Amino acid sequence: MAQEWFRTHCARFDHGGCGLKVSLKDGRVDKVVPDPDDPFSHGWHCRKGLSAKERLESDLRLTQPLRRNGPRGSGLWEPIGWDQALDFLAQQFIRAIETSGPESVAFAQGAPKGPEFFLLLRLANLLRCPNVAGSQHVCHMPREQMALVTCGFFPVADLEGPSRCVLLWGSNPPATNEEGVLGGHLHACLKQGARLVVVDPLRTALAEKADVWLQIRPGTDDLLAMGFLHIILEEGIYDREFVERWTVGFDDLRQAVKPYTPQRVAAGCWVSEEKIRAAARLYAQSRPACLQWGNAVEHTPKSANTCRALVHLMAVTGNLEQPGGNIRAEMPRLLALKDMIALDEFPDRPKKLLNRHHGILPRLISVPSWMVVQSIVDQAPYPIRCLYVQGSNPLLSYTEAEVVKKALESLDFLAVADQVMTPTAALADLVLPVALPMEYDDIGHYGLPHGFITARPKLVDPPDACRSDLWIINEWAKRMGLGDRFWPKAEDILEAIVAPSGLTYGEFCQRGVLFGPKRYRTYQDKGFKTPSGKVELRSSLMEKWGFAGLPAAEDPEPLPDDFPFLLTSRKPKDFFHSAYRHLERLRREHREPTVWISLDSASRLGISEGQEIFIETAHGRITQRAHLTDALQHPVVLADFGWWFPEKVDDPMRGWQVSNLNRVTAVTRTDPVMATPQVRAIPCRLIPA
Ligand SMILES: Nc1nc2c(c(=O)[nH]1)N[C@H]1C(S)=C(S)[C@@H](COP(=O)(O)OP(=O)(O)OC[C@H]3O[C@@H](n4cnc5c(=O)[nH]c(N)nc54)[C@H](O)[C@@H]3O)O[C@H]1N2
Ligand SMILES: Nc1nc2c(c(=O)[nH]1)N[C@H]1C(S)=C(S)[C@@H](COP(=O)(O)OP(=O)(O)OC[C@H]3O[C@@H](n4cnc5c(=O)[nH]c(N)nc54)[C@H](O)[C@@H]3O)O[C@H]1N2
Ligand SMILES: [Mo]
Repeated sequence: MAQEWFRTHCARFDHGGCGLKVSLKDGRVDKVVPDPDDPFSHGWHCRKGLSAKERLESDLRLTQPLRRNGPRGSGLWEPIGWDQALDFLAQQFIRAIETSGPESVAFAQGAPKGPEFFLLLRLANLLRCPNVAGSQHVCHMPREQMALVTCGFFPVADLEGPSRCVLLWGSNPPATNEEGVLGGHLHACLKQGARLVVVDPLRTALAEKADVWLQIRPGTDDLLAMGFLHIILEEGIYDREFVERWTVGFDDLRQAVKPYTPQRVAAGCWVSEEKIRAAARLYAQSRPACLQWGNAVEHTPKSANTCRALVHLMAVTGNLEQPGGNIRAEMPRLLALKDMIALDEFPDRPKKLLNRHHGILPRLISVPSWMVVQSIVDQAPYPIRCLYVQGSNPLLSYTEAEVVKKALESLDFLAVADQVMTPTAALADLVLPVALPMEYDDIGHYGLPHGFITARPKLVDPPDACRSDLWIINEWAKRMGLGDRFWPKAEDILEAIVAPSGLTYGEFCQRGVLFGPKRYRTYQDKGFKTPSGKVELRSSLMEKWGFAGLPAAEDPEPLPDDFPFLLTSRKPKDFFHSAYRHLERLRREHREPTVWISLDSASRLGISEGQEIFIETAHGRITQRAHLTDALQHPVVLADFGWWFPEKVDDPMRGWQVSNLNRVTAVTRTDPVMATPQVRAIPCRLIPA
């Protein structure tokens, strides 16, 4: 008999969501292969997605709820049943809310992975708990919020335009499939002839192919973006018609970018004037051109200015909402996000938030994670005593890990839902084992501005007592007295999400992907969704909130004598942040935490390939293994993010501190608008171990 294949989408391995075909044998996943007929990914895939079977069957998976049965972090646990676990969870939260108010409990979600993020927000809002810690201040919100204030939508690169030029800025889609832009889409765009400009301190595979590669000094993207604007305005290579008809504040912008001469920018960014001019011209003069920006532009305390200047680039070159430029990705008709998260039912949320006095942050659905950590430690502006962590590993992913540890250890109650015993879970009072993709019905990309959703139907049963996050929150909510505001079964949540499309969940799965309508130049009818109806190069909203109406940039400080190297990072190609080091198929491609060091830097320090290196910043020291490369320039070093050692089962904390990049980051200075700490471009020194 021919083997039967089921279609699904890769999930929770990165932001992509490539189409996969799965065969089953005896109720278990047998084979996982890319789906060449998928209307979104067209067969594009990576190793991670093909490791789905190993992820399901890993010996290190959690399979039972566990209750702490010894000192915090001792690794002593008592397995318990779900009834007991959910009762315990509900009791702890009810007690805290009753005795110390709803502000005394908080929730945390890492990178959004599925609809459970929004279900968690619903629970929080219905309980009137304002604080859900998130990574949005370092992930997407600087880009999204600065775009919203400037042009009223989140501009997505329209690679299928077709585009005649791609400006790839601090983004590496072939490795990260960042936010619905698959590496495969970018390759296709380049294949049809688009020119390429890359802004990256690392010579990536795409930088190698680029027409112009700007090997930027890490952390100076604000300066370079202002330099691009300076050149484009000075040389008059902007879109006059668009600027005149559809923007406000152009003359102010002209003044604002004047000081950023190519000479000044070249000196600050370590790139030659000629190259900057060539890149700015290529982008401005190839129409349409799209700007694909990445996470790197929102990892400094200058994230808001950097992102705003980049939106201005899209605007003045006339590329906003143009085919092949940066467009508004409309979602298909689905349950409105504000209804899913019950936002209107907590109208005084902005007044209760930890960051309630901050101009823009109360607009976000989550609170910058470091603010939650700080309030736990300081017990101010009010004490937070209980925390529920879902799909996040704060000990590895939050800045200033030592302080995070102190905060987690000081809580009255910590619950963590995860697939494996992470260092964060090791500190918990209660650990909940989650079901994984293919073990429950799920939807990809709901709630994100990507213009589509993907089907991820259940194909096999989860092992033992694993349950989906959707199920866990739905059942927990019932025990919090919110049964009538949640759903009889977790599956009903998915029906509710897709219902406005006119499809059942089953019918949606038959289609596989649901795209929103693709529309261009909608502003011609409705204007831009800003107070003036135009692109606000000078932002009235920013001014209303007490910030500058125009972006500005800083010249970088010289590196201090005692920290003469500059540390940056990127996302791990074969892992998802701190996850999946336990999958051998992925681990064998990237065995150990590795710091990339230029040949020049290495020879100055006498470092050889494979040597253990201490990386020290003003905040701490970690160890990673040296890899020598000519893809970086001295004194830039690129370290690995997210490393702990799931295989070290004899250590209850799984070696969380040894190579953890966030032990050398800190929350000293943060962006005044977006609260972003210095995550990249940190002065450091290297010491052969
Ligand atoms: N130094 C530094 N810090 C950073 C970054 C950086 O580049 N450098 N990047 C930042 C960014 S952009 C982000 S988004 C954050 C990410 O921060 P986090 O989301 O906290 O990081 P992850 O490692 O993805 O943690 C996810 C955890 O979720 C678990 N998990 C996976 N799938 C599921 C699921 O379906 N349910 C549940 N309950 N658990 C699941 C994984 O096993 C893993 O332990 O980190 C930020 N921190
Ligand atoms: N494989 C994999 N994919 C992922 C993730 C993952 O952990 N693993 N995480 C997901 C998440 S939550 C996010 S937010 C996205 C992020 O994905 P991307 O937006 O692609 O971001 P990064 O990989 O962090 O960095 C992209 C590039 O920025 C460069 N870079 C480093 N410092 C600087 C700098 O100062 N300036 C500039 N211009 N460039 C710099 C790096 O060399 C790298 O090539 O990826 C998502 N996809
Ligand atoms: Mo992210």
